Amino acid sequence: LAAKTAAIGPSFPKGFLWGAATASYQIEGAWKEDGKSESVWDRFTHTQGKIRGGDTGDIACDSYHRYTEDIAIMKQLHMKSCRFSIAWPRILPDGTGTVNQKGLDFYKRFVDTLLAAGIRPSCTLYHWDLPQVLQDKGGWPNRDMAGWFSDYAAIVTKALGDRVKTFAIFNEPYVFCFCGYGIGVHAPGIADMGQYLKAAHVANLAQGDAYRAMRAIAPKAEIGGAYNMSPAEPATNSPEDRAAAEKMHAANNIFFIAPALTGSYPKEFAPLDAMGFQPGDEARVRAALDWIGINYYFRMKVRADATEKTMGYRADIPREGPLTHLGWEVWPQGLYDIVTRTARDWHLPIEITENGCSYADPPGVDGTVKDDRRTDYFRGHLTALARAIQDGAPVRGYHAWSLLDNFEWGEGYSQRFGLTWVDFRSGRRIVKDSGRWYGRVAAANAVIA
Ligand code: GBH
Repeated sequence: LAAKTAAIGPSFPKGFLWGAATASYQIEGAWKEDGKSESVWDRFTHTQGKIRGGDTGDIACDSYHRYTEDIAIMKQLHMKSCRFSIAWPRILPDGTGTVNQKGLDFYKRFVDTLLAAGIRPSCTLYHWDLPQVLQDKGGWPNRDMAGWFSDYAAIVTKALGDRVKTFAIFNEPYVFCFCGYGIGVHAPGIADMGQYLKAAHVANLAQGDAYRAMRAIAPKAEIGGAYNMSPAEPATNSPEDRAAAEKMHAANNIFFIAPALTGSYPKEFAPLDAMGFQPGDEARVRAALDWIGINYYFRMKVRADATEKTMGYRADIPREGPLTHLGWEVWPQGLYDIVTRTARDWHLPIEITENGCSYADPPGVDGTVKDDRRTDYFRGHLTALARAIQDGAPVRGYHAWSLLDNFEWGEGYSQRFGLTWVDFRSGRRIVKDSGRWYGRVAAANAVIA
């Protein structure tokens, strides 16, 4: 046992926030309970036939009913931070207006249970489950969304701000705009690059408006966001591909950070007219974020490509390292690269808000889940992260994606990212070997063998 817990890597800073992340639609289930209304993901999974296996989040991990069990697992694994999200349609069934007290009460109970377990709640306001009634009014491409969202943000901050100090406004605004409105693989299923550009600008306006509304209510809250980031490597050394890689970095990694912190879009990608930019928007997109959350899964190689009409480049995941069950390349150096670049460019505290991998290993006859590839994945990425910290990056926390196997969007339940196995028929949870290993890392505050 002593050998097993021996640190093989550098220790992490004192008080480092070891944790795991989840998202409301992916784990909660209870899709029409206690006054919750339909979200765009309810509508999408129920009607569009685009989800592998026809899966839905109707029940998911049933965490709406089993959250105390989930929190007990986090405590058992020595976690100090829980990143979760709030389902807007539970709080405001009409999208705006009347508050559903039962929805707020659920999250109050959830947060109180975390606090009693000594776990910091890190609350994401929006992880993609838009009230369908607001999509019926146009959804994110409609500029009115900024006001509706900031009203919702204010209600949550008022209700939970006494208990929750750390907020992320959005999870991956790039993804919900691009996949939802640009290519249609996510809810609401619209494939129109013009709609995407409009949605992206409205999301930036909403981020700024919500930031100011929240700041007025909770002056001391730590308000940030969780952004998907893939270090962009030029496919060749040509000037065209190098420029394309910088354009991809601008359009994907920092498209919702640069406007917040500078008031303008990155010069490498700023199609202001197509986005519907109006005079005065410079001030509105600003948000003095307190911290930056990085979701890292893979690097990308980028080449200039004139046939790509809107973006002018193609970005692909390379296949030089081992591949996960989703076909994503395992590349720990990419985490080092994007963390150190983010530290250098923005000078803000950083948290890893998501990092993880899909492997399908099922429980064996002895009831344990031997998922050594997942342990190797985390060991590699945590070693890279420790190096980034040694080199000066101000990283204060790490959240594994995910605490539980869950509803993996278009992939349904076919992709398992959890530290914990979930039997989706019975709801039974089994902490995987990787989860036990992660718990020992958290206890040692260091990478272990
Ligand atoms: C994160 O998205 C999410 O925050 C989280 O909810 C999710 O479960 C986790 O990662 C694992 O996927 O563009 O056609 O290839 C990561 C970004 C966006 C990458 C969707 C894969 C698939 C659609 N993901 N994308 S496509």
